[in-house]
Amino acid sequence: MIATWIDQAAHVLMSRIDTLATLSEEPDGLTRSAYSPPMRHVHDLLTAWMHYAGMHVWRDNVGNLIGRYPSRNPQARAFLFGSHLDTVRNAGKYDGPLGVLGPLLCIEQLHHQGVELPFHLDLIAFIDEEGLRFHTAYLGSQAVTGHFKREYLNLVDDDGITLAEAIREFGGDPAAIALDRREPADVLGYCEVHIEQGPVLEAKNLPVGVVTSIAGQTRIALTFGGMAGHAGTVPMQMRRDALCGAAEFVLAVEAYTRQSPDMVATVGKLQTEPGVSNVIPGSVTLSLDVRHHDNDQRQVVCQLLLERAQHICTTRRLKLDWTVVHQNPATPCTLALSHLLERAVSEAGYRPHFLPSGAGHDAVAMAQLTGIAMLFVRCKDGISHHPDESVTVEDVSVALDVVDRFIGLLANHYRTHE
Ligand code: HGY
Ligand code: MN
Ligand code: MN
Repeated sequence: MIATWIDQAAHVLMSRIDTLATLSEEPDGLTRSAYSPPMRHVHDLLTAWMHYAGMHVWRDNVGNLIGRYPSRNPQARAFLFGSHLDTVRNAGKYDGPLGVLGPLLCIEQLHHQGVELPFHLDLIAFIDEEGLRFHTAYLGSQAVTGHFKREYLNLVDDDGITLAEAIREFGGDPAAIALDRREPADVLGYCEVHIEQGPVLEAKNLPVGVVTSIAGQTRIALTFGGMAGHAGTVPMQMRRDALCGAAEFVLAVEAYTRQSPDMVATVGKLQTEPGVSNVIPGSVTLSLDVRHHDNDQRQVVCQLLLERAQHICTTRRLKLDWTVVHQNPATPCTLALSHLLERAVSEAGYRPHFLPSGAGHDAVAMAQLTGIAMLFVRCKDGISHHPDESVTVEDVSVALDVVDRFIGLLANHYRTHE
């Protein structure tokens, strides 16, 4: 039986998500990259909502917005909730914000009831998870874990702006990002609430599920280099057409991946130069994203695809550039925290269901700092990274109920054990 505040909070959450979805770089859809003007607007709104929930609010040097519901004990350690506020291009509105606004509404309720916790409850709204602008992943969460590499600061966006410039322009300090790092000893754990982005919970007729592990991921940037030339004069057998090589590679990716059960691989971006109808393509840059729950299998497929790309280049007299831009191993969730989530789901009156995540999450980066758990919320038709992404207010109510119970279980645990 869901308490009345939860139903109200679920409606508030849906309306706040609708509001955030209007804050976009593009008029006809939701696109909000890190450090963009709409991101600044989102931070202003979230700051006000965090203050209303009794939180202390600050922005760290990389640009994450952090709210703390403080324990009375200043020496207490912190339990962290979080997710991201950046989106892919033409995104759905729940991927990310659900995991920020959900815990926030639970904290608001704790505040209004005057509940004191034996730990600080920190909510981190990560600045960049999708990597839309700088073509990487987890920039915000890597700063928190101390794994942000200084060389990231030289990454450039499509307008030639470096990450360092973007951070500075947003009010951050690229030289001080090392200070964003949390000490493992100060942190009790991390929990992320997220839309499932797949069809499993819907098929099982369940509103929420507990994540077991997150698939490993490799992102590669490749360039096929050929020779641009006149579309009307260069005979076919004399051409070094980079796009024909890239096309052969894209179909090879599909064929190799289909032979490996549970492997997924995607070429999502393809840029042809000079990109003119009467010029033979001189170079093509493309993105490759390969994922699997088994690290060895993922690495074997990446190696096979590299060899295939090299072979294509040899036969077509092209040059290959192959750069791994991001790589993370499959990440298991922490048993103790997942069991607390399982208990919270049961106590909320639902059958706990465990499922893996094919999508990546900030939890992957956070696992380098502390134990992680994830709660998935049912997704309509499994559609995500698409404007049709949808969750119901009823399922959001269940998720809030589970998070509220989870915080209660954690608090009881630390009251009794510390
Ligand atoms: O790409 C991913 O899996 C995530 O949505 N960032
Ligand atoms: Mn996400
Ligand atoms: Mn996403």
